[in-house]
Amino acid sequence: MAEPQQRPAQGVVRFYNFLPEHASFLDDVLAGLARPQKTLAPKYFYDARGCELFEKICTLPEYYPTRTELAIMREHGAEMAEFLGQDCQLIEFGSGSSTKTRILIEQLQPPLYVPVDIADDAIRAAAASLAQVFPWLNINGVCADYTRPLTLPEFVGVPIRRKAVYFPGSTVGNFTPEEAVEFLRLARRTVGTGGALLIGVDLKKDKRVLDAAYDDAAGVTAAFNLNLLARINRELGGDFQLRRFRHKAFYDGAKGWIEMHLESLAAQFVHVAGTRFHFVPGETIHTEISCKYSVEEFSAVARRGGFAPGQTWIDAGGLFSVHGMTAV
Ligand code: AVJ
Repeated sequence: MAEPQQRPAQGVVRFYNFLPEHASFLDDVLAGLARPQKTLAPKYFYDARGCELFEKICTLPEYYPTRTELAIMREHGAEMAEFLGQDCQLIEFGSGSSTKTRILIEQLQPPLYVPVDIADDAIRAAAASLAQVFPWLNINGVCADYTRPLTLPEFVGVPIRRKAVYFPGSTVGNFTPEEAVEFLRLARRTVGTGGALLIGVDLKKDKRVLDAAYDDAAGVTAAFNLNLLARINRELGGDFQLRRFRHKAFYDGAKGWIEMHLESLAAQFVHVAGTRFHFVPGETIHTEISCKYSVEEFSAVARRGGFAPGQTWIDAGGLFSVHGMTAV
């Protein structure tokens, strides 16, 4: 536990929207569907319905990552706060509902919390409820796409000794290892030399466990994946017939990642904003990868990204890891 610190009775909550005015969703969908392997980026899963479905995924019996990481946070949160140190500004990428962050904020008592997420409703809701639980907490909520270079707003008037990026949930798994290196270099620029990274990383394990986690019996992950097509219909005037596509997810041991696809069940045409796309039966839209690492593999990625591995916390079952690292 960090030393008791003097915090104002009432924190300041600000909100910034750095998303480009121009809707890149349409451009990205048209470009992605025009590729030989049709592709849609996973960041587009998270409209209001997608966020709701993802929260439901997190409670599924087959989806072990969320509850396992939460348990690691509960058990080792104090050591993590110790690792990050006093007066540490906490920047969270992909903050969503900020559930795990509560545990960390309680232990760390940061002078400033900066949640960054592409879903502005999620940021606003999380900031509001955190302000209730931690009235002393200063919050700079930022709606932005953190996969692109980003300058965060400063907050004047509080002592900040160090910046830390918190990236829980194994969201780093959405990048290939090469992309993860690039992402970590961006995070490194955000925290500066001597800054910190606290990152949740899902570990390699039995293929059957992984396959089940991404293709649950209740069909929630399927609904989450298919919602991307429903979103295109809603927002871009698409005419996807959801019953003509099926959710497909599997662990590729050679690549070390889960692949999620939407498979066309028939020969068909689909229109998006006046552009026509053809599907042959069995053709897929690639929607997500979820990379799995060994501790050694992830440490190597982190080193290439400019971070020195510090401490690693793992559950007793060896399912999930949280790494504390320092920017060199
Ligand atoms: C939010 C990217 C960590 O890869 O496990 C869950 C998303 N996709 N089930 C993951 C997801 C299907 C999740 N991340």
